[in-house]
Amino acid sequence: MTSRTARRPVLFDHDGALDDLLSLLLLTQYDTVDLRGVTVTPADCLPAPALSATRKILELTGLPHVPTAVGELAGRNPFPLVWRVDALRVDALPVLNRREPATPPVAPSTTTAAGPPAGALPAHERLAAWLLEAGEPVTVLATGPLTNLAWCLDHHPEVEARIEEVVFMGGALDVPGNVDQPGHDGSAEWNVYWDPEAAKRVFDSSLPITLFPLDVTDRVPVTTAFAHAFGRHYGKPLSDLAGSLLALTFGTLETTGLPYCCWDSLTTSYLAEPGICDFDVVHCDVVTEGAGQGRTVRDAAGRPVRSAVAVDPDRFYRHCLDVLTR
Ligand code: AGV
Ligand code: CA
Repeated sequence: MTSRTARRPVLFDHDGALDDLLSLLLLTQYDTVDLRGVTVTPADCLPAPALSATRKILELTGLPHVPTAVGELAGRNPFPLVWRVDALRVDALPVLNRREPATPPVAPSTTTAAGPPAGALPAHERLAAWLLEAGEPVTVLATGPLTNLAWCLDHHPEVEARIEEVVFMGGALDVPGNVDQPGHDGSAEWNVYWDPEAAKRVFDSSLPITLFPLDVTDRVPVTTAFAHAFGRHYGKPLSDLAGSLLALTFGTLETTGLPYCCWDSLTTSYLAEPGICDFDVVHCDVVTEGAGQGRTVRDAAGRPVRSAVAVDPDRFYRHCLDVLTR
């Protein structure tokens, strides 16, 4: 046996949906991960309750020292408000309100003569600062739009050398998208559609990208069996939170015609158990204008990404249950 793998430094940029918060919960439990900071993009959420729920999850899991920041950069195509309110419900769950929050909702302040407290910085500036401060290359896990990362590349090109890998949930290569909006052709996935220019900016960089498109995430819907399995562990806080997050996804198929999937949590599981998916190098590009805006297209002249192409769903569900019910 080889010795224990070093923990990889990770910055997590999420957008506060149910699946993003389940991802955060998983991430807190991975001993392969050194979680250096969490940013919340105001995309598929209301940012205030999403940040609050993020802090409460970090406290519940014994990581109150992990700094957080909330974003203020908005993409071009807003998410449906009926989805964005989910964070309000999560923030009110009993398991996250067993006691008053102990830590402020921003990073601890490090005021300097040069400017405002670091803790007051918006997510995009915090992300840049964390990357520039990091002593070693960092993995950026993005389970929402790439707006903050694109801003960092535009305004602090040096960050590119500080990033080891971008692990991104987004896109749809050989399957239909999940955007159902007037004037759109349905070919895009929402995280790319919210801010197509940002995705294009990141894809046009030379950062190594590991992509989890709908092609694989479609294969891991939130099933009744998966959600109910957490009930067998009733009374364990992390399991209760996971089961509650999954329960809150129910009704999605009935109201939208598409199931709620483990889009972000599958992506996150890569950091602990990369063998859940198989990968291929795919050359692709991002469409930024017109009825297909936000589409990720195969393009022989496009940039290479390492894309998940197959998944073992049972192994993924088992992974989540193992990690969150032990
Ligand atoms: O397109 C998937 C992305 C993931 O990052 N999000 C949800 C996950 O956080 C957007 C999304 C697609 N369908 C949705 C979404 C739905 N029915 N409810 C909420 N968000
Ligand atoms: Ca998300």
